[in-house]
Amino acid sequence: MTNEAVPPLYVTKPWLPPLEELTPYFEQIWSSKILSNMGPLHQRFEREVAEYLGVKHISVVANATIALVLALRRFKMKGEVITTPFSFVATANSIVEAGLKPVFVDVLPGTYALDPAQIEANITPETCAIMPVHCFGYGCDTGAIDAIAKKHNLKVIYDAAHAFGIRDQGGSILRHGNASILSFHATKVFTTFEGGAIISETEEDKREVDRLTNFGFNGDIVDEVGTNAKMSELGAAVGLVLLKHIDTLIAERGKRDAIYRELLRDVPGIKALDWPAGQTRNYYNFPVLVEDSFPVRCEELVERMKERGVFGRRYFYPLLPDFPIHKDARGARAPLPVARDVASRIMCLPLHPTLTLEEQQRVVDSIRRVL
Ligand code: T4K
Repeated sequence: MTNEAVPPLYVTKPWLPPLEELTPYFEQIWSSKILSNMGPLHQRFEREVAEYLGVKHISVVANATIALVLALRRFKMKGEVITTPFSFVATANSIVEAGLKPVFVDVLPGTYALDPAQIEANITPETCAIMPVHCFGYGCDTGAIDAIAKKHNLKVIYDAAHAFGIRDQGGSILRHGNASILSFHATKVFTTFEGGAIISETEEDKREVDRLTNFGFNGDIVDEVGTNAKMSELGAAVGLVLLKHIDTLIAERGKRDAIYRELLRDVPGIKALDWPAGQTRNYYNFPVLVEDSFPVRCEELVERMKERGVFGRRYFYPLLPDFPIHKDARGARAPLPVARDVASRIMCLPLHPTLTLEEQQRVVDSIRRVL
């Protein structure tokens, strides 16, 4: 039962700018009457977000799920796409929606990202692409994955929904593979309410993605079935305003990440995930592992915390191959030991840029009382 006296603490809370910062954009929209169809704010947002991220060819779209589908469709592939079992359901759904078949292989301990050795061991003549996920913004082994793809002539579409702003030693993590996609959903580090983006490797790829986003129009002609995945001018306006705040928002998340690590130091059996070396962070989530030494299992801990109004989330449980829609995919019945283990132990604690110290203490106390 939830304690009604205390306000609930959800896994995230979007940060919104002062409304007056949006007013000039609203005035522009109200005066021009351009609401959509890749209007001036859409184009400006694409330029400014590309510059912020340090990428060349970006297409902003309605959400990350459609971004994944379009990134796959751009390459007109048939066959199987090797992907991770440990992700949000949009990853595997997008493969099916693009007319392809997901194949699940195991992940690496630590980053819980696709294991390059498992990818290579599962390539067959049917394989056309790889869809790795930078889960929680923890970067995949992009060097190894891109090399495997090159060797076997496969496309790589990175699901970078969680990886806004992450950089590795060579620049934006979004530059790897044939495309990367971002989510700008309400629950993400950077939001346009709903929204997403495709970062293409080449200008021609971006042109094709933009065409598919806009019904498939090639000038006045439609020679391929596209869809409508356009972002509205309102979404672009929110994005333009949020870009001015994003560095502060990430820094505020970072302070709260450090506080959690400190508060959890003497909580036995709860382990905060370490960040992979050589990458910047955006502090999208605060995932912790519930170890065997903790008195109860993850699912019970989540329920016990709810009694105190703390709504941590089991991202990601169940595994994708355990959803009825993906249970017959190749690899779905494989042991997948690392993915199964992490899915059974992991939960994300509430984290957002305005979470107070008292609220963080409440979260940790709700864990401690189970000890
Ligand atoms: N690839 C990956 C790896 C992904 O994780 C996702 C999405 C995608 C692709 C696809 O991205 P999009 O197509 O969505 O752009 C959420 C999000 O809906 C989803 O975007 C996200 N990943 C997934 C991990 O989480 P839920 O079911 O957890 O959301 P919900 O409604 O329970 O929200 C969580 C908490 O956030 C609420 O308890 C309260 C707070 N909240 C939420 C919303 C929507 C707010 O305060 N305001 C809000 O407007 O799915």
